[in-house]
Amino acid sequence: MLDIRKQAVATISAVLYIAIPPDITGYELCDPAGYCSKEDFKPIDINDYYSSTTDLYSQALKSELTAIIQNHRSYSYTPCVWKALEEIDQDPENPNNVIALYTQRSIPKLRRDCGNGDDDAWNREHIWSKSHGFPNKNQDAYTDIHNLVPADKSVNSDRSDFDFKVGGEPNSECTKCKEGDDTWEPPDLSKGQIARMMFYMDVRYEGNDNSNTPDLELVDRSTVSKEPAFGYLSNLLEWHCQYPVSDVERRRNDKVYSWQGNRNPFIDHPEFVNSIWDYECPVRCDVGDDCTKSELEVVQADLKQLQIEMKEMQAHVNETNALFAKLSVLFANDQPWSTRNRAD
Ligand SMILES: [Ca+2]
Ligand SMILES: [Ca+2]
Repeated sequence: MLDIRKQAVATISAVLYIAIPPDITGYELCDPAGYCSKEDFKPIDINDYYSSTTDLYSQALKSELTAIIQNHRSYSYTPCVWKALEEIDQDPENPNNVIALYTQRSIPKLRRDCGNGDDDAWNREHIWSKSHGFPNKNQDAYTDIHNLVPADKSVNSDRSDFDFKVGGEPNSECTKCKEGDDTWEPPDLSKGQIARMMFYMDVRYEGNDNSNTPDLELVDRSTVSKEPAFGYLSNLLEWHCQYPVSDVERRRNDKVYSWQGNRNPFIDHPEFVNSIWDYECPVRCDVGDDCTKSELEVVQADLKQLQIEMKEMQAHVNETNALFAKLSVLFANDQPWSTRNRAD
């Protein structure tokens, strides 16, 4: 009889122990109050979604894309955006966690930072910082899930509202991130994704709808708080080419679509970026290829008497190393010219 009672106590203790997840005890927890209702939504075929863009280029393409992706379903910042990110950015290997974008760390969903979280809690990072055009929650861009990702609280704070740009010193916590003079270089893994999020924001917000958001514009310079602009366009374009669309982005796009009813066109059609911003991606050299840029065999400059000859440029990429070759030439009249070829 006594033995049975002991056994029962032991069983209850074990159940109680399991009921308290060990990795979130000791942290300030918050539970966004209120119920979020995700609206029913029937997705349409991707080809139909973009059918009106056929044969459109440059500004005409941009305008049509804006018309397609405007008027998305907007949700409350709390609790809906919390719940959306917990669904969309869930750790594929642990349904109790989300993946923080910059650090790629898996963080328990319950370890949210609602203001009093610890430095390694997660919160909601606006990739296009909200201080650059949409500081208020009643502006659609503020709650736009295409622009929001989970981030480590202190890393989010370090990124501040800096422009995206190559260069700087490694961040103390996100060691693959670099901080420059008011600039932020994200890790290679997220560079392409971030670039395409920024392209989306520029095209989605043109200041011509009822989103209560001004025209957001990408520029190739440093920007300041309260300005509805962000830099640096040239780096974002390079990252877009260097880091093609990933499966993670495609899945994320589908999930955000299921919430908001609009898509990020630059994940579905990366070539739209090149048309709108008139930017040609460098020739790509894939792993295992012997790459010869035959078009560089002879480059004749139509400037004074200068002639530059390059017989060929070859590169071989092995399984483990990435190669980034850059060729720069300065013409006699000081006009710079360069071409790049990256492979990994
Ligand atoms: Ca941290
Ligand atoms: Ca814009």
